[in-house]
Amino acid sequence: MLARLLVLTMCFATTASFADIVPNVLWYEQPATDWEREALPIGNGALGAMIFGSASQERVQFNEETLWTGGPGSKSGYDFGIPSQSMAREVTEVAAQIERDHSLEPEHVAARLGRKARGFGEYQTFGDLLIDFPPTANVTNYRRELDLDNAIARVTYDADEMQYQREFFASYPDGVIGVRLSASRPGSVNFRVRLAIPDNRSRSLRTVDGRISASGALHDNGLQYAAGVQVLHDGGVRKQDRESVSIVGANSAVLILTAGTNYRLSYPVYRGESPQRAVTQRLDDASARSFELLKERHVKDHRALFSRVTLDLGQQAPQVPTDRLLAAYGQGNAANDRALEALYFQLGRYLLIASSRAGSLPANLQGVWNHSNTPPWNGDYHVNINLQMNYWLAETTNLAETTAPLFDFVDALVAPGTKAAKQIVGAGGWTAFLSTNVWGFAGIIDWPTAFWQPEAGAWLAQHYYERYRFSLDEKFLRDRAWPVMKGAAQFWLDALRVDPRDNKLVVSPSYSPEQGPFTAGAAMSQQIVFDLFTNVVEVAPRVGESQFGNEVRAALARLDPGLRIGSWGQLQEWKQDVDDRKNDHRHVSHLFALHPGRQITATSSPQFIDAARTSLEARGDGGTGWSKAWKINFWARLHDGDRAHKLLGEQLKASTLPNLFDTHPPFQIDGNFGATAGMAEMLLQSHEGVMRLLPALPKSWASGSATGLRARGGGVAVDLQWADRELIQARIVVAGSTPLSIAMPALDEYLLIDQQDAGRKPETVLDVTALMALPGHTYFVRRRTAL
Ligand code: FUC
Repeated sequence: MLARLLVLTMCFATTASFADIVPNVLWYEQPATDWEREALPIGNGALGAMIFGSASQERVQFNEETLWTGGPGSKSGYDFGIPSQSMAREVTEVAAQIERDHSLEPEHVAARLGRKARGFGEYQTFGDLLIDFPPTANVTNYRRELDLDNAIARVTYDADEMQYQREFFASYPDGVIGVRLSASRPGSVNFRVRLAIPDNRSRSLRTVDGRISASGALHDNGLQYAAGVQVLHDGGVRKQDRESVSIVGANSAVLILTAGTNYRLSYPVYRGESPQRAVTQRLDDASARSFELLKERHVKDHRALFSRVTLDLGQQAPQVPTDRLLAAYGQGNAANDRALEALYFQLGRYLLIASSRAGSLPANLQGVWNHSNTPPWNGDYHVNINLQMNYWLAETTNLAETTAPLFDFVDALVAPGTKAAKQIVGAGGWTAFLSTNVWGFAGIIDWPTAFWQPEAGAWLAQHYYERYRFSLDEKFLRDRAWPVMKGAAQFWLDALRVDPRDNKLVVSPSYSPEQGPFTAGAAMSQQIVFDLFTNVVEVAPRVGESQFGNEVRAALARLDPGLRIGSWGQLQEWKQDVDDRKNDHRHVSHLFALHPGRQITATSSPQFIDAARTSLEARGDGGTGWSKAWKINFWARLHDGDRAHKLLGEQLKASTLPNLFDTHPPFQIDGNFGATAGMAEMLLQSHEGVMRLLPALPKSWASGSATGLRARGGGVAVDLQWADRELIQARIVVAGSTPLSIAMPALDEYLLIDQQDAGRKPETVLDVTALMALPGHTYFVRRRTAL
């Protein structure tokens, strides 16, 4: 038996390293010409860049995510979207009208309650780092790649009997983008580099000792910016003028780029120190290090996060470039399809690491990448699904650190959100509505079919609670989660209204995104408030707030839970049974209770599970990128692996660009993140408080393994190995002592074993096996027959 155990343990190690050696690489045989579809992203949270890779000119379009127009100081004026006069009476009147007429047209409500946003602002491109090379003839062996394992982009090609190579990375530890240019023969690196900065800002450019510096301020709001690129060369000659540096005959060269602004995430002024000093310091420090050292520090930092999770779906390194892999998806080459799926999964994790690191802002609608000064939806933070979706994968795919910017951002939103709650609804606590920006926009806009989403605060509060569930970090719960959750709950304690039809507490006016009429108590509104109240009741005693907890418990008992089964078996989207079977709208918000909520589960509410399935069937498998991504999660929660997989396929076939960016269209990063989260949800679930191993494994993933996935409980990491669609074994490593409850895949067939104390017997109630896991112990779930 011992020998068997050893073999199985080794088996894991082999599988993990096997997955490791199929490199996670996107690669292409031609340069990018289109920013959105083809260029390749690198980023360190604050800085982002898109690499094009043409032989004659390298374009490194770059961003720093605080560079926004609008906000305090904007020429258009700025009021956080919050009226100076209270609107509470108007809102109450609209609710009264809804009570009378049961529904209202969105245009009518927007005309009464909507406000034209002023100074909302737009996320800006910082500029382009342009590197011009002498003309080359006959470029061959061209390859452009993004190595996700190491977070390095590369361009290689042969020309004029020489091999050229470029390497790019965005380093979090050093706060810079590093570029290395080299050629196979000494003295052959020649180029001219300059910074192209858009002209909607003042610009002062100067070049000293191979360093080009640009600084100025945005015309709109006076936000100061600074950027610099230091050119370092090995051999050859350097020439420079005011705005460019040229290198002739070097063996190799290194470019170090960084940028910043005087933005500070702090209400109400949002300004900090001039960026000049920090930019200069970062350039000085990084220039003092060798490129190899910068790279080593970067790779170590990246891998510490990225390599925690491996996914082996039986893929092999594909022999075709990624754009062709994508184009051929679903056309019969299963090994290639699995390779694309595994790559797409890891790309989501890569993109989150690259766009959300501590000390910066959270990933916006495009992560951190944006080449425009008028990006779609301002490149903002939509909070009626999109920002939340960006973080669904963070905990489950073992990237908890990436949530730091989200929590900093939401914490900073509480102050304006408190004003918004008071001025707009007349309530205490805090909330936000449809969308927000880097300037604490917490109020409303005037877009009829979306502007009214007061549930945003409650939905964002869910992320804090989930952080706690995954970490059991009591300090985080007390200091960070509770204040935000309590404030969000206070808002709803004040804002809920009694529905005279049944005396239940409802949200009114309520609007199911982004369609239908205004009503009282749309399902999504109710379910989000239900989720928040349930979470608050759960943790209130832990933080010594039982009294508040009791108040919320009483409201929860009166709350309409937002779950109703309608005439055709559907989960109703509205309180009235008016759903249209033919409605295929991209939002499926009335299934919030299924995901990301946990109000509907397979065990606790089978009738609603059926209704949710009926609604999803009717909605169909189409939709925009993020909509399909959400559906992967829904089907995973319905334990239908094949359907979840079908949706993943739909997303790859119809909502994915050649660089594997998700497209709404246009490019919107939420779909990347949501799909990765959905794939994790297919392999492991723990939202019910019990762990389900391989709950939605599709036929096409018959055999494989995953390592490092995370389940709720204090620091629980799970490795899974399966064959013929059945679990071979799971290995569970815990950080501290934490309860482990596992729903066994098939009763009687599997055992939960404490490796260090094999004699310890877990308790089994129905299909759930539970024990208190001990720090330093490893647990296995194994087939009895394997022992
Ligand atoms: C939500 C969606 C839209 C789009 C926008 C950024 O409002 O309904 O489809 O994704 O966010």
